[in-house]
Amino acid sequence: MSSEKTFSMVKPDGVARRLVGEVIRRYESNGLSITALTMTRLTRERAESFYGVHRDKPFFEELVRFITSGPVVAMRVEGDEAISRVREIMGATDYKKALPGTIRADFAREITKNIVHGSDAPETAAAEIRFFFGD
Ligand code: 3AN
Repeated sequence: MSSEKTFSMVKPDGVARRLVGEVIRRYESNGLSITALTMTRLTRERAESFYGVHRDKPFFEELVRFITSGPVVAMRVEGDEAISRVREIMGATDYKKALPGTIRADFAREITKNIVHGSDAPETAAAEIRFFFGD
């Protein structure tokens, strides 16, 4: 077992639907710790930078419009295997493919509005933590 840091974010739909506590509860009840947290609203410029890997995808504009539509709750999550465990707790990107009991299976109704984000690898985790919390 190795302790890791990852980045997770409750997206504007999760905040609007009052699911911030629910997301945090699911991480904490799985033995993960929230070690940094902030509520912020991304500018278009920062959103385009955050989702830069998706710049050429057909859903990029929709994604940027959505993520800038309201405040997000950004957090650093720490614990054993935190990167893969947060992804498991969130469920698959497409909520229809997410396993029962995951956040997205339980709450998401659209692929874009899927409640949460979680880093997919150590490099993106480090970069996304830096993006929101500095070094
Ligand atoms: P994840 O958030 O599961 O890591 P990514 O990083 O591949 O997924 O995609 C980032 C976000 O882009 C997703 N959370 C979702 O909101 C949106 N997205 C991904 N794939 C699609 C798609 N095919 N159509 C619309 N939106 C998508």
